[in-house]
Amino acid sequence: DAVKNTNISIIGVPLPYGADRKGVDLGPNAIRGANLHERLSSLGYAIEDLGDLRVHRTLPPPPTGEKLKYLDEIVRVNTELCSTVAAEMGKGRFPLVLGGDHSIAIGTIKGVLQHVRRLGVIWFDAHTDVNTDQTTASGNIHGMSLAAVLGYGHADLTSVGGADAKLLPENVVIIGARSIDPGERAFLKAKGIKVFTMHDIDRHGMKQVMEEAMDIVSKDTDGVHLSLDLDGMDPWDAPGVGTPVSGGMSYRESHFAMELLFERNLLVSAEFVEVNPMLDQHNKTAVAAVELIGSAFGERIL
Ligand code: B3U
Ligand code: MN
Ligand code: MN
Repeated sequence: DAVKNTNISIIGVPLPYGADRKGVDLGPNAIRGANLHERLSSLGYAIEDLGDLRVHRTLPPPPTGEKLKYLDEIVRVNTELCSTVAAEMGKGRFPLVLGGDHSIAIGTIKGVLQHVRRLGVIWFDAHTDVNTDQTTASGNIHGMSLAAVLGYGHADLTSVGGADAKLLPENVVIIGARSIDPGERAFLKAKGIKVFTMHDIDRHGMKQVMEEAMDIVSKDTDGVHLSLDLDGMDPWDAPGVGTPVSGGMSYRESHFAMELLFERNLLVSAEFVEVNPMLDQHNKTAVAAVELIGSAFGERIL
């Protein structure tokens, strides 16, 4: 009944280089294979699948100790993603981006920012992805994407889609965090970014956490982007991710969060990332992604 009059553009980004792990490039097709189109169509949405952005298949491995692994290809793909997202939003369509690793949030968010300058972001993740080349231990850019869209980190990353378009720290909330590096902890504190850790979800419940989170991201903004890393869920329910961390959001909590999001009708764009079918069990994680997408787009039990 309450189906929004939105046209959805699906954009696959088979980028594995930000995670430096084989298999996450297969994420977009695993999500499609879990009946994404059918799910959205049955909810009444008109969808168009733009297919996948082109990503180089073979790149020489970076030197050991490299702090920005595969920087050039990640910047190239994200720049293309940024234009694609901006173009779809320019047509009044809702970009639904399928990863790929979480470094693609740079291109997605920078593209959305071209249309929604005052943007709120809900970052659903076991991690906080606010490393920079100065603080990273892994050199993996998927751990730097939130910092980059806030304007921090290597200039090639922060300048995707124009360095002046950025997110304000007061318009971002992170939900589900349970693995935070020392440098990230300092960054989050210094910028005053609101993080709802697993401790907060245990203490207050998902309902209160989501209500507070949605109040924060909708205050003085004109739309909200959902950046959902499947490793935010518990590995029991989403085993097909590159860096699983125990003690995550349950199947029920994650669904409930998506249902609450739909009720508030805040989203202008969304991305679902880090699905790695090579590490998955029977496509469980891609199926979870599609089910979460269903709930975020209005699916109800009754
Ligand atoms: N914070 C660590 C680990 C990590 C971040 N994102 C994922 N893993 N998926 C890093 O490498 O920056
Ligand atoms: Mn992430
Ligand atoms: Mn993560």
